[in-house]
Amino acid sequence: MENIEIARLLDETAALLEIDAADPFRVRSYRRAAEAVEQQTTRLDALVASDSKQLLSIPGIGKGMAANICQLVETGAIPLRTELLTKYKSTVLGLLKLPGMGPKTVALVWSALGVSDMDSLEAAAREGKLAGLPRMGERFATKLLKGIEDHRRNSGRFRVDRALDEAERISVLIRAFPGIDQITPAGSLRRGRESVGDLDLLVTGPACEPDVVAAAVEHVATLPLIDKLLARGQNKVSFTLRNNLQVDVRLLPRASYGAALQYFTGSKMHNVALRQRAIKRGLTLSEYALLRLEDNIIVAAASEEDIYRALDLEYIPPELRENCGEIEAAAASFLKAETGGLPRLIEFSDLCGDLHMHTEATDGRDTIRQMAEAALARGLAYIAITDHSKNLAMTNGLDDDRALAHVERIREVDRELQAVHGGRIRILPGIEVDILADGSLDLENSTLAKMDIVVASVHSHFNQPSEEMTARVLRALENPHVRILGHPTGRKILSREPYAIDIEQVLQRAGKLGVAVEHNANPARADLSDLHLRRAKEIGCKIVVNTDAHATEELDKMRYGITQLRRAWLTADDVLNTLPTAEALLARLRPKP
Ligand code: DGT
Ligand code: CA
Ligand code: CA
Ligand code: ZN
Repeated sequence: MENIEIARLLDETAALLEIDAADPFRVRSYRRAAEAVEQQTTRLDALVASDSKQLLSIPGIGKGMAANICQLVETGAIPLRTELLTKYKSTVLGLLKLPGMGPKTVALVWSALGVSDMDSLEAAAREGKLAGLPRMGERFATKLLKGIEDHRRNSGRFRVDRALDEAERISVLIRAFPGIDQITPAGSLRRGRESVGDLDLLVTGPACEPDVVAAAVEHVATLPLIDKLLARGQNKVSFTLRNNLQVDVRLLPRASYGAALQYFTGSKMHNVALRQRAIKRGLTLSEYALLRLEDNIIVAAASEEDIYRALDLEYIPPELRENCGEIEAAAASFLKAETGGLPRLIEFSDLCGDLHMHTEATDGRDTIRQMAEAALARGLAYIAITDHSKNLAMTNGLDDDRALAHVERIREVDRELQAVHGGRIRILPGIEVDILADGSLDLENSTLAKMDIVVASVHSHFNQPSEEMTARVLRALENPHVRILGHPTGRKILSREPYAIDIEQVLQRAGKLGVAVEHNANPARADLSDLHLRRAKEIGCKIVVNTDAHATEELDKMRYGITQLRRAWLTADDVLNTLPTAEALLARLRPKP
């Protein structure tokens, strides 16, 4: 049992206790334990097996909780959780994911209406049955119904980073079969979508030549991590993993690799448009090859480049294949037209800096120096340290005095590292200052004046109506110290909808004022969608992409950010932190007052 699973079950127990109106102290002990377990780097099941007393050395875990964890690891269950689930049914936990449905509200609809799952809650809201309950007027019901709809749309999808981890885990096992040499994720994962519906894996190698493919299919169909085998064909295996992620594996001869990769990368709409283009040229495109209609001669099959070229198109990067103008652009590029061609998309190696990260001074894990050296190891030339401000009390946010002292400390470490690394990494002092409910900022202007990088972000009062939230953010942009707008939408992929805000107005105003908007590279956040980013470019808004790292390894999340920028058709020139030096960057940000 992995730590994350243990943490999930402890957290569920806390939620069930809360619904059960248990002693808040007891609820908190489960919740704290869940958080502590999640942060452990050593596996708890191994600890239980070797020396369970060591559990007690984890902060937040006392004797009783340690006993719970031992029992959980040994039997797979926490008796208290099991007991509560027989009372409430496991579906009540799903209700907590809906907007406005806290534990008290869930308990109320359960006791008053016998509602314990989403379908019956939806029915109750539609039939006006909620109206009789306290604090559940018409507005509540409307919002709830929208929440249920959003939830249904998102559920069953998986965040791209999670899907990628699974793809890597599966690939290692498939590759163990002799005669398989390439495993390529296709579908929405290859196109770099924020979330995927299922995983499409393309497998090629000599074992996939028609005469030996049966043994390779057998190997895939009996992988140990398969939860349910869904389908098994001549060259195709579909199954689900324990987390319900569906995986479609297709085995193909090398000669068809390009055609298959093109087909299974999609998107469907892109493929439809491409097939029409083929037909106009007397060709036909399938997952096996691009053929000439009149005599079935293979025109292209082995590589995607060959296929696009045979259709008079420049190669189209997967991130653009959404039938949003990429085929027209690729045709223009192929003809070497002066305008309207494909952009040279930004690449990871274009990136030179990361302007948003946290340290142990607030809610980060590592020191300024550790963050800087980790950035240097990843090839960056400069970073900004932007810890939280005091309004975010739970992060130990900085007040004016601490923020000023932190600036001094950052400059000191910068000097130290310049001596050690010959100036190959520079550290800019900064802050992620909270935008308060009225749009004012959490620190004095005289404090912000000392910072090179002021990122202003909304971290509270997420539920303001759109006019209020928009006015709030617009007001923050007017503060001349603000150089970057952080978390422009506040969404969390598949778990929190963006706050109500008129993003068009915000981008317009930021563009006029020269404030850069931030795309958060963390795949759980991805604050700006590809469409927002494309719009920001159109408007002429400055754009930065930052990791918001809270620990050194989170700097690696940058690649997810780059993928979203590529989906937005952005080039290196469109993104400020591709500038080679800290000086060049500072010269392009909004001028300091
Ligand atoms: P997803 O899984 O919902 O995140 O999105 P995709 O794009 O991965 O969709 P999926 O898994 O249904 O199919 C993978 C690719 O296979 C898709 O992007 C294009 C191709 N494909 C699947 N079914 C069809 C089809 O009926 N027609 C065409 N032209 N292509 C298809
Ligand atoms: Ca898929
Ligand atoms: Ca699929
Ligand atoms: Zn942050």
